[in-house]
Amino acid sequence: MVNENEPAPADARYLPAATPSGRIGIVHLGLGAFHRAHQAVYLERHRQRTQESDWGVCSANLRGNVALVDRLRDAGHRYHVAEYADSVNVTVREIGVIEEALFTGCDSQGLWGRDLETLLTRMTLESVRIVTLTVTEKGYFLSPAEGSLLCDDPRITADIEAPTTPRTAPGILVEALVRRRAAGLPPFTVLSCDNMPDNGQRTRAAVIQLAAFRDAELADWIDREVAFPCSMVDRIVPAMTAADFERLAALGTADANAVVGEAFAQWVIEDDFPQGRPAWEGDGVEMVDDVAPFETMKLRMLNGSHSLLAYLGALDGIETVFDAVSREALVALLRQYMLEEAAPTLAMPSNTDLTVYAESLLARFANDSLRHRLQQIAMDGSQKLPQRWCHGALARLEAGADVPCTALGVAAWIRYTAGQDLHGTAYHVDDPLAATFATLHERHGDSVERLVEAFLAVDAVFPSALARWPGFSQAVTTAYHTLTAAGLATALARIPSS
Ligand code: NAI
Ligand code: CS2
Repeated sequence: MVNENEPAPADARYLPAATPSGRIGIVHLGLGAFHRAHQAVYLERHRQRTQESDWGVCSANLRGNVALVDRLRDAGHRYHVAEYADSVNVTVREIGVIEEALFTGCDSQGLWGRDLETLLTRMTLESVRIVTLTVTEKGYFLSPAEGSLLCDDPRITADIEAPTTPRTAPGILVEALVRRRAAGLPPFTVLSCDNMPDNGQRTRAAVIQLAAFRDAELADWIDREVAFPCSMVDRIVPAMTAADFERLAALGTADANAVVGEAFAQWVIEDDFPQGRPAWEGDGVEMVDDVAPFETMKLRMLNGSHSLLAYLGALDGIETVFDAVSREALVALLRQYMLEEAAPTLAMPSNTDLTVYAESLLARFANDSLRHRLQQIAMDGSQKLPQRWCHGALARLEAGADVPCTALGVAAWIRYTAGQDLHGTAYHVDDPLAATFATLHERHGDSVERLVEAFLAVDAVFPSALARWPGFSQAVTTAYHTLTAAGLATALARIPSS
């Protein structure tokens, strides 16, 4: 939807995108680093192995990076992924499976929806059988703790008022499904690849709740006819730095669209694709009946550890995951957290050894080739804490155990949202609830007890059963006092073994 009061821009890129030469089988929403280094790599492997051309990707950014979209178009949508096992062992792949890149967000001239119509047209192609998403947790517009649609968010109300020119991911999914239904086409399968618990079910909830504003019968049809399988995705893909581009150029790959990640990759998907899917088992994708155990394991063990490092490390001025795990006390914290506060809450298939998994995560964090900035991981804490820490902590408390590592993590996160580290260096708090948190710090900054109570009362983040659990608030308060009065090393040394 282009603002019709504005003159049409002269840039040729504002013309409708040319129909791609390859066949589009998948539309992706969220053309970020992770999509390029994970899903696209699996699909490239699949294409090379099978020589099948049915699963080309049309990939769109709904906000943010228009420059990336235009650069990819200029490069014929080809780019490179560098996979680092360590600083010596690196594999560089050229990826050509993205057939088209689109942008539907707000551009530098303040115009919205440049390629929106093209995107909706692609989503209504008969050949498109799957729509995948990596729009970050906040891109679903769900309350992080309960997963209900944020109906009062201005972007959702805009999509309710003008549903045929949607701006949000749920709005685009609803409008595309409406068009397919009107055209007599079967719906696509929706596959969320974001780090959310029950990501398929949550996406379903967002889409159905939004569709219900349009028409209850439409919402019922989506509920009945559209599959929303869950998935667990894993590959550490940090945001690119100038140093990454220089390293790649030294390897002979000067590519402004390149991405760098670790060599490890995992993708576990619930096998529910009524309209068909790539036979990607042959490319390392694990198809299962129930993703939940894998997803919960990854969210609590890997992502939960990442968030501990992010808030504690950032408060002490540590820059990257690698720098953080170079400190023995932080590694000891992660071991204790993973083995005593996360692993006991998991119900895994009998062949899973969580001690081995924990050690493999520590080895991945120690990859000296990745500059994974703690500030990147610290972003959007309000959207991440429930699944990474809160649900597991509550389960441990209900089982009669203590959760000292999580309590320290929550204390660090509260302190982190003040926007200044323990040494007085200021940083930007990037979180949809940042303004709420700033107000809580202003209001209760003179009393740690009241500050902690006020944060735990934010029910979008903390389940009330956890917030009210006898002793939890006190444990967070004590950890906060120690951290701020005595520093990180003392706070780590004082963690009781549980
Ligand atoms: P990125 O910063 O490179 O890209 C973020 C993407 O999300 C962009 O396409 C952006 O346009 C989109 N986005 C952000 N807010 C949005 C909103 N409100 N509505 C619609 N789109 C929105 O980040 P990256 O690395 O691609 O990560 C994206 C997500 O992928 C993560 O939040 C996570 O859920 C998942 N993921 C990332 C991993 C990683 O290591 N980078 C690993 C596993 C999962
Ligand atoms: C990280 C994840 O940014 C974050 O919050 O914890 O993106 C992490 O790198 C991935 O989930 C690894 O698969």
